[in-house]
Amino acid sequence: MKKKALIFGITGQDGSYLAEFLLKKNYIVHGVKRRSSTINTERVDHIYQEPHLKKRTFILHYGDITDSLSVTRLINEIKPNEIYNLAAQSHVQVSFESPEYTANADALGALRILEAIRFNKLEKKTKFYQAGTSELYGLNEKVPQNEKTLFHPASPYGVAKLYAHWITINYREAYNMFACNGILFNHESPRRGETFVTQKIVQALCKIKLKKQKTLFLGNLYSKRDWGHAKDFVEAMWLMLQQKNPEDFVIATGNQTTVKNFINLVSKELKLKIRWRGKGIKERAFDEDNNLIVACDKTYYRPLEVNSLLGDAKKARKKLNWKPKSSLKSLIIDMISSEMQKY
Ligand code: NAP
Ligand code: G4F
Repeated sequence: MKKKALIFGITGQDGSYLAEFLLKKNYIVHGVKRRSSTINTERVDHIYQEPHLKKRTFILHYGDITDSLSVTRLINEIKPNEIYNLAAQSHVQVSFESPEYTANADALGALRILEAIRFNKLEKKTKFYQAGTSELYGLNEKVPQNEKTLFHPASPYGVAKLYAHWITINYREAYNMFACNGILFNHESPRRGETFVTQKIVQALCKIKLKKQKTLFLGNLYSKRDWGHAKDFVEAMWLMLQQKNPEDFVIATGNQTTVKNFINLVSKELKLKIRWRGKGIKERAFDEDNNLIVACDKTYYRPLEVNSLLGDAKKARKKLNWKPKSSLKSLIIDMISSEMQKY
């Protein structure tokens, strides 16, 4: 019998890669999408095609992580072997502007799924993956960060994810459920949302190269992130649910780069020669003809910044036999070539 997986957040970056990965592993994949005024299944449309439809191996359902009834009903109807909770308001800066919604979706969303598993008496059958985040470390800049590093979230998003992290552990300990947290560091891809910094940089610099845009406006250029490829990271989610015992794992590349250096690396790949001048909010980059290419705009600064994230994924390497396949350079090349294909 084929295994059944249920993915909340199927229309997102990770949901789409995870669906592809699980279909290759011969799973029947059910995905939950929200109703929207325009079609938002762009990332999975290529999967949702004839062969899968005929064999009913990829099935989309309407639902919402803030709606207990839809969550409980879907879990009851599908009775999945594995549930991946990737659904979230996932933008840190937006969480400062919509903190209550972020808490409802990102914190209580996890609780709704866990409770629905229990309510439907599926504790013994259904394994649960919670999409945790390196944002949990927040202001704790002691690097590298691992499973034992103290959490100090620095945004409504981080605080909501902290609740989700602990409620997952609580249900594991209280009800003996197979429930795991992945503490994933930043991961990107050509499918990354346009308002996250890597995609924003790649898209803008490609357009600047093609003379379709003049200037890229950004916030803090000096925060450091540990950026990996989403394709590699979804494999780790699956691996966590294939272990004998449920545990939490840090997933990261172990390399750290500043936003500014990411811009330099993308410029280099695009053969865009840029020079930096000025300091602080006045720091800017110009091209050879002295055109302004990058400038800072205070709109993109956050009320509180997470300055330094660098993951130590030794536990995952040892117990899951997981390590990233992509380098930062190959990630950048993948993102640029996918962007350039649009033109
Ligand atoms: P993403 O591209 O923003 O995708 C988020 C998904 O959640 C989308 O499918 C979105 O649907 C869905 N969603 C949002 N609110 C929902 C709701 N109320 N009900 C049902 N679905 C809802 O995020 P991602 O990069 O794939 O990340 C996946 C998960 O991992 C998220 O939980 C994120 O917080 C977490 N995470 C991401 C990273 C990273 O670097 N990418 C690192 C650590 C943790 P719509 O398409 O309708 O908006
Ligand atoms: O790309 P970002 O928005 O990602 P951030 O805040 O690190 O969050 C992402 O990774 C988390 C894992 O650590 C996930 F949990 C979360 O869901 C999300 O996927 O920003 C990265 C850095 C920040 O320091 C930000 O201040 O880039 C800085 N930045 C500078 N200018 C900018 C901009 N970020 C964005 N989004 N837009 C800018 O213009």
